Amino acid sequence: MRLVTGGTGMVGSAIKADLKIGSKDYDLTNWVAVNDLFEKHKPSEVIHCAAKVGGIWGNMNYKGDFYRENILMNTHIIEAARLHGVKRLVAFLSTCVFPDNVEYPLSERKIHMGPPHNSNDAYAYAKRMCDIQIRAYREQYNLNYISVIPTNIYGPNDLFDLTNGHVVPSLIHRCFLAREQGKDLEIWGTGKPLREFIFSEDVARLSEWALDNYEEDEPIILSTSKETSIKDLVEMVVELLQFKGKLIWLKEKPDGQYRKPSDNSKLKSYLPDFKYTPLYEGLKKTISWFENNYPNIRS
Ligand code: NAP
Ligand code: GFB
Repeated sequence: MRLVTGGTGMVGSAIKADLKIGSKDYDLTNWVAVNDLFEKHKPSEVIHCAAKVGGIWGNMNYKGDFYRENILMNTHIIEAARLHGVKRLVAFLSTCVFPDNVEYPLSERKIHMGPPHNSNDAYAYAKRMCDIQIRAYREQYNLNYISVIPTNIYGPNDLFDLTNGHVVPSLIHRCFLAREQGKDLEIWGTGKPLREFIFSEDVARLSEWALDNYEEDEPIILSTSKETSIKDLVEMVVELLQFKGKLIWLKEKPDGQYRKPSDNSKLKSYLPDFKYTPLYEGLKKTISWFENNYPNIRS
């Protein structure tokens, strides 16, 4: 029986599972609730997507919550999986865990080689401990649990929060409102930073593959290894939403990490022919989903 935590979220909702849960079903920061979940449903495999997730603004302003909620959820899920005899578990890190000052490209062995970028260090450290806990459980309990490191993910059913969301969903939502209300479109920062964007449905397929095939101690990066500037991203979103108004760049808003180029050669060695959804196509699918579902979107 496959359990997906975070099943009501962007990635979790795209993964095939026997049971998907969200925070209203079980609060994974509560140890008793987590035990009830495993006692009642007895999963044999777990894809653990649940997390407190957000963009640069949310991460900068709620560091205590991001650290506490993620360290509790991850610790509880991995320990409950062990106690209840779960055979396979996939946990999620993120490319923001990498040190801010390390030789590029970012590869799996560099995770702990220095502090993460200040904008999301609390979340990044909580996620790094997931790697430490999994390695410790593999060594002491001989468990075949693994973790994956996706880059910036976007797609349908994302969290389209205008303030605390990630750049893609926040931009789509803000550009949609600016078009509908005939207003200018405000964008944060300089537009110079570079990001690697991966479509949520690709991440879902890759995490299902990892559950069945990946067995190394080391996490595996899930990335297109293709960088896009925020400015180019904005141009694609504006074109796809047919926004005709003015763009206002708010230079006082943070740029965050300049770039986080990840090396996907380990994934390529396993799946040399994996076809990633091109960014423009993924944005088109996400924007069409957004317009078809608005205002019933997660924001
Ligand atoms: P998301 O859309 O924000 O969904 C988060 C999920 O976690 C939701 O289902 C949410 O339930 C659940 N959740 C939050 N707090 C919970 C709690 N206390 N108890 C139980 N469930 C709780 O997240 P996502 O973007 O799909 O991310 C999925 C995974 O990928 C996360 O581990 C994230 O760290 C990782 N990741 C994300 C990105 C990205 O750019 N989005 C990049 C790299 C890695 P509700 O719906 O009920 O709130
Ligand atoms: O996705 P994002 O918020 O977070 O992207 P990170 C931030 C970049 O997009 C910055 C620019 O360069 C912002 O200046 N940006 C432009 C905007 N307009 C907007 C906007 O309206 N909203 C947002 N949010 N950004 C995250 C981490 O870092 O990466 C998370 O904070 C997670 O923990 C995620 O790991 C994958 O890419 O900087």
